[in-house]
Amino acid sequence: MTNPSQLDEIGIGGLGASRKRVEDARFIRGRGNYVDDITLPGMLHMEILRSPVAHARIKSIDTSKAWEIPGVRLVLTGEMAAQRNLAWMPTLSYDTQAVLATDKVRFQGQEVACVVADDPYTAKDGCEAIVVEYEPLPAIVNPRQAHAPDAPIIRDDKEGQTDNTCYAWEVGDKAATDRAFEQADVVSKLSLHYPRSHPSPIENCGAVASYDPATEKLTVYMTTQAPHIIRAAVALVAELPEHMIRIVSPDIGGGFGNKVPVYPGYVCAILCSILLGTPVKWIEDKSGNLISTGFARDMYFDGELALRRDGRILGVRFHADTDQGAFFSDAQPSKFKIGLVHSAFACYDIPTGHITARGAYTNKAPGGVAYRCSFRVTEAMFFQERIIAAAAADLGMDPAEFRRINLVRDDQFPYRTPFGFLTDSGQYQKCLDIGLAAIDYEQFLREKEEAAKHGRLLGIGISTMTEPLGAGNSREYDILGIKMFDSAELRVHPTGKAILRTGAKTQGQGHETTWAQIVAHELGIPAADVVVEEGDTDTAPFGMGTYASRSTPVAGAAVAMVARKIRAKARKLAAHLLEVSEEDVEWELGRFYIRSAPDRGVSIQECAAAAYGNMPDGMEPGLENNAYYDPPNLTWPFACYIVTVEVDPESGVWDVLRVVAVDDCGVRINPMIVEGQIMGGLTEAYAMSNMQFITFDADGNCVGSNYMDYLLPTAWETPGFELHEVVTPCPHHPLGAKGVGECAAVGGPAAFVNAVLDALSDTGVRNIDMPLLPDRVWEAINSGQNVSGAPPVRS
Ligand code: MCN
Ligand code: CUM
Repeated sequence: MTNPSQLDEIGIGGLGASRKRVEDARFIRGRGNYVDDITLPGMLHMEILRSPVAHARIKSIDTSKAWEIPGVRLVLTGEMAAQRNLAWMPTLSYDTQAVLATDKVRFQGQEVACVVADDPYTAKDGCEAIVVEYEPLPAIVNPRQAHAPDAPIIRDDKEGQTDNTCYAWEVGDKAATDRAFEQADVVSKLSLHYPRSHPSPIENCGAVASYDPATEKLTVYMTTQAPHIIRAAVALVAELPEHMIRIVSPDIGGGFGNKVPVYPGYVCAILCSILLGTPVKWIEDKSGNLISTGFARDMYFDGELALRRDGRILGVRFHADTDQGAFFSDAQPSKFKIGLVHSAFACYDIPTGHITARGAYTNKAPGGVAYRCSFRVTEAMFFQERIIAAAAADLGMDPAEFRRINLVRDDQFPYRTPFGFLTDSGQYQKCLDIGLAAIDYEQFLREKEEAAKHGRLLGIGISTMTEPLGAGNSREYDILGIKMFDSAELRVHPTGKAILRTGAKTQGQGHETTWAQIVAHELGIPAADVVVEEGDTDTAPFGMGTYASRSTPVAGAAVAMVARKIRAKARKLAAHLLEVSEEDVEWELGRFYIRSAPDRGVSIQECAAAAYGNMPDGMEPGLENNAYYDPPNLTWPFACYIVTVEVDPESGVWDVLRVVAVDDCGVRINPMIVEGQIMGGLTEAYAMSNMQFITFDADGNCVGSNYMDYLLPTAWETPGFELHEVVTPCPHHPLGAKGVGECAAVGGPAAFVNAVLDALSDTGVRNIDMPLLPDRVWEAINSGQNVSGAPPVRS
């Protein structure tokens, strides 16, 4: 029985409301509070001297000239850091990384020394006055060279390291896969390189470290997506007591994975503040960010599909080589050295498979995992959708039909993939059908044929994928031994207003808006009455932060769970106020009422007041609680992206005609924010496939290390996106929601590349590596050969 006065959930900004983003009120007015906005009394400024060469022995560092500059307060070298046992630090992947180089530099842009001065300009002058003598060594810029028998050993600092291999990994059933290939009618092969790419958040990395010698407390304001992990890491690295460390991540101008790792700059700022006893600010510049912070991908695939003539896939196998740079510092679950690459092909019903992978140390910045990826899933899905397209062509089958035959059917869930994942829900064929109808598939094929008669090259590319979002469960996922769960704390004040804190950390995704909507949905407190705070380790409950689109699956679930705990206590308060027993009390949004007399009820706000002013005898006062949520599984959103293009055969330039996206991320908390996430991801997918180029020459010089060469798409060149929605609720999430933050960046690139290669199908070209720059496309058209984008191998 419901009451006519029932709240309108959308009206109060609850689940499903396209509520305007509350954080934007300050962002678009220039009133955000970023790290560089923070100024503390007596604050000094730090700059970093970076190596100009990729691989060299350090013969000497002369800092005397820098010390002489008026205003310079400290010049820090690796040798000085070593006295504090801080020249090296552990990485999140159980490797070590140089904080400041002592023995060798191992990539161009590596941190060699830093200078603290009264202002950043003097600090920069100080860096320029340092004289470093380098003895050059041969540089390595790709795995092929790294694994060559005579390759110089990059990590000669590591005991027992006799080559440049940093890990080797394998998963699947080799024998069964070999048998599948023996039985195949057709074997389809593809090799490709997913190039290095860079997250390029608008705000660079930075920190304001403030060690107070009087209280012995260290406060660090910094750009991090995972404040609690940083606190634990700082406690371990700097050997400081964890309760005396406070990490605050204020507003972040985008993260996209760039702000998960622990960077030497943070450690140096902290060390300098401890040495000087004053606050020290370090703000990275754009080139520093591009060349030295966590990049992504740089991964080589060689793989094949075993196919039956009728289109069924019998098995898959591939080898992946990853370029890890000089230090293996991926932020990823400890158990998986190559992230979740084995989620590849999860949306297809493939009986068996086998994957091998190997990581290489090279003379590049440490990286390889972060950038809208959920732990290398971006590479996995790209290779999957590229080889699926190639296989359909090899079979002479329509690529949509080929996918339809092989996609996991709705009645097969829960579905166990050959690599051990359990995908639990989805409507894959339905998403594909909606996409095909939206793009008017048959009609486009006719147009394409017609255009070909006039020498015009049209192409269509499809990409379908499911990806694992929301690590963990704690059985399988941990970082540095800390299990991957997350948390929420809710405090309802006497007037029924509330503050919510979580262990996640928004970087632009809109948590301040959406978490309040979950509270509104669970309690009927209007979203506008709930303030959300994240990122301060002194106040937020312990959590693993925001990446891998884990916030909604994990922290978002914790928000629902803590709200339910609050509701359970409010029910007791309601029974007391209504003078009935708890069993006689019913709930509707925002209100408890007596089952037999629905017009007699109390609002959630009245319950809140009673929690502080009129609680029953024996009840603890207050209306606050917290919840830790350990998800039973990952969430598995699905997406179908379809792109049409026209390629100009004269110039190799290609234009996007249409982009259709069908996303199923389960129940949408805020449909507008979800659409924003998808559009942002598609924009990045377009940029990666079309224009973003950063590479290395044979000497290890970073080419494209500025934003004139490494292009960020603007509204002008970005195509329009047509979005469609399917909702398959996640069976284990308390709201039925799945993650979505990375889907379009993960699944999108293959749709663009498949479209261009479809336009070129008559040339016999199987692959052009991203970015599909006009010269590469032109070369492919004119040579009829594949075009590789891999960095050069030194002769
Ligand atoms: N959402 C929703 N309904 C769903 C799923 C999500 O309303 N079913 C909402 C969420 O409440 C949240 C947003 O969509 O406001 C994204 O949620 P989710 O998919 O849980 O992803 P996270 O919040 O964990 O964000 C991380 C993800 C990652 S890993 C990268 S990388 C990335 C991305 O988000 N970085 C971003 N999107 C970004 N967007 C911005 N603006 N800035 C970044 O740095
Ligand atoms: Cu891998 S980029 Mo996001 O997971 O922060």
